[in-house]
Amino acid sequence: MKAMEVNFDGIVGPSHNYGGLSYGNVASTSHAKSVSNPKSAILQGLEKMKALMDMGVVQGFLPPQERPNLNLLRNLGFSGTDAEVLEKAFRTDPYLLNCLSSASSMWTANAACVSPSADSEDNKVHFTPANLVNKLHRSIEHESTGLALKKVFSNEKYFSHHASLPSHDDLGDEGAANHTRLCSDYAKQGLQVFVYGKEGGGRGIVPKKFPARQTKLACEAIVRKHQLRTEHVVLLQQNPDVIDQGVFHNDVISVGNKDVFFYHEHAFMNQKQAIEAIEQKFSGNIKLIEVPQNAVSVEDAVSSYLFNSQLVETKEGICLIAPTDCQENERVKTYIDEMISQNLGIDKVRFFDLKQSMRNGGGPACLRLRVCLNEEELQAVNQNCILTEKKYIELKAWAERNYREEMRAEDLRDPAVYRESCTALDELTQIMDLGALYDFQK
Ligand code: SUG
Repeated sequence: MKAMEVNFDGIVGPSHNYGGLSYGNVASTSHAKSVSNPKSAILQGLEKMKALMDMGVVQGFLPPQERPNLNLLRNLGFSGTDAEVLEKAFRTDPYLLNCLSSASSMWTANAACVSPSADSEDNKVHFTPANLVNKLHRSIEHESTGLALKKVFSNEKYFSHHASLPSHDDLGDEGAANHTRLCSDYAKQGLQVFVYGKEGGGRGIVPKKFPARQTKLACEAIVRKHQLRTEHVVLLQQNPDVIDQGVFHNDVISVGNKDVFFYHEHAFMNQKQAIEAIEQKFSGNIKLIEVPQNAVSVEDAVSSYLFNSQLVETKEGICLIAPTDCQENERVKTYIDEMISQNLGIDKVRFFDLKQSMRNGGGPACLRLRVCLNEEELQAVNQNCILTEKKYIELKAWAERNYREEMRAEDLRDPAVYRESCTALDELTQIMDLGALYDFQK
């Protein structure tokens, strides 16, 4: 049966703002406290989704989470009416209110790790929501993520949902952002490449400055839970020096799809052996595109997000879905043009303005969770979460109606922001046919 890669983009939540919450993610910290535009953020995301749909890629979408998270604020001891809880949290510690208000669930590459049925012993599609323990604002996502995934992929005949790994730094798991699947045909056994930043348990080599968010212990646990065949799995360590230069997830320094692997010269520890391991275990001919430091430096890779592009299969070949920031960086743009003209495996490039998300360190690849599905499995997905021309028009009108054009950190204390958000999310659950998903709906 035919299979394909479906991209499930995260719908940007109404509270999208710049909290400066992600130490080690230079875009996030350098834009701290600047004014965001939630409406423009969601529209930029929708434009990318629509363009991919028009290119023939099956495009899905996942709902945002309820923010500010009033239940968690109450759990932290703030009491009273909703307005009082928000005000007390803001006056006590704006950082806490910021963490509990972040729209970070939009970066669905971090929502979960997903394995297709072709790779699992039990022939099911496996999902494990990422615990995201490294950052407070992200560590509160996994429960709601699990609920949403179960609503979108509800058929137990095809889909197997696992609990997140225990929330401890030794088992730090950032989901699909540190994972790539290579294959010759989506329907056949693929090679799963897991990348970790440190081993866990205080062992091995670690970065000196910024945190390594993903551990080897976590990768190994996912391999077991998803019943992957170890002969088709490669575990690699990310180069700790690039983590210290702002490569906080592996998808900031490499991306792969089908038989194409696109990565920076300094992406991995012991890079030569790392790439040999991939070549040896991949069945078929792999197209390796290694980008040299003298063409695109790690600094340029981090600022342009070249490797945070998506690689998608279209009728006209493999297309690189890159942020416009790559077009604006002369060295990166020159490299892309040359690379495409050399026919190395990537046939085309399309640029998208995702600046609202980029300012928080979220490029095209961060915004999507890849789920490889065969035709039968795709039919079993909640069809209201798959983009069509009609859904796109509906979502756009919904966003235009409900989203603000400006958001500052201090706006998050305003109960009107929370109320507007609940109205928007309530309407969205109807558009997506998700039933009661949020706490305020229960
Ligand atoms: O976890 N930024 C996210 C960006 C996630 C990018 N995802 C991938 N590379 N797959 C993060 O650091 C910033 C939020 C703020 O500062 O307001 C933030 O969470």
